Amino acid sequence: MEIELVQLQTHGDDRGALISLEDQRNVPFEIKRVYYLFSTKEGIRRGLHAHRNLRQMVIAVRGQCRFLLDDGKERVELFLDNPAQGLLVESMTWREMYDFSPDCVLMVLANEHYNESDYIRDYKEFLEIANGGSHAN
Ligand code: T46
Repeated sequence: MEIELVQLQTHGDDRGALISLEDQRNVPFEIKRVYYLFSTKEGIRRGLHAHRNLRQMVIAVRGQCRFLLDDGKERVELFLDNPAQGLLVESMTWREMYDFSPDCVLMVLANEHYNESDYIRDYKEFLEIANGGSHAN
């Protein structure tokens, strides 16, 4: 599976750092929604779903967590701890997030508004769709 990690340019000076996110520049889609996950409790696993159409960029703006990506054929685990790296999560990718540090803030940019019907929350259903509608057990 191809993992796309976008290196975001940090504008720094002796006062501190700044990163700017602009659609069609360093974010490869129109940004329609921004949300962030924080105060995730110890031992919690989040995500556990795929999206039918949604494209997203995920940035650990503070702290760290692990991020599992699964395209139905291969699983890849990443460690997110760098506010200057944006992980692109394309549609039809199962994702799970875990091992959150207590201070972790995960910011997500999305190319669509929130829509529950875009979620696939059943892993078996995800595998069937991802692998071309085959009905594997
Ligand atoms: C994803 C990963 C990385 C809203 O009302 N609006 C929103 O835009 C979102 C994203 C969620 N919600 C509500 C729905 C639930 O009642 O917030 C609650 C928590 O959402 P969810 O359980 O889906 O959160 P996570 O952390 O499992 O997953 C989220 C995103 O939903 C998902 O798209 O890719 O972060």
